[in-house]
Amino acid sequence: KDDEPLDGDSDVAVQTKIRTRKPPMYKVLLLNDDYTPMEFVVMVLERFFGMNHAQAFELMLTVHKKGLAVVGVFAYEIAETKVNQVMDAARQHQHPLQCTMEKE
Ligand code: NFA
Repeated sequence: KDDEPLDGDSDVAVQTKIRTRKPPMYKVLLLNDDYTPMEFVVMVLERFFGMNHAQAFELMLTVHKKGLAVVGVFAYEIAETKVNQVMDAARQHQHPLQCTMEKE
């Protein structure tokens, strides 16, 4: 035992357990209005949320009937990008479509 310290402490580092946190997720919400054409909403859902036409049409109808719907849940920066893409497209076409995000 020539290498052991006299105090019996062998040099092994013991890491105190570190608690990590999952990043918060954000719901992206699409809001109904009376003026944005249904086809435009369907196009937005296809282009920016990777939905096929049937999925996009169904979700558009949900927003139309219920007033709003969650279109996806993403990490902060992804959600922010989606909201900006939708709002930019709506502005370019002068539609009042609103898209927002909120912490899950
Ligand atoms: N309510 C819109 C219309 O009747 C369609 C719409 C659906 C708008 C979903 C916004 C969101 N033209």
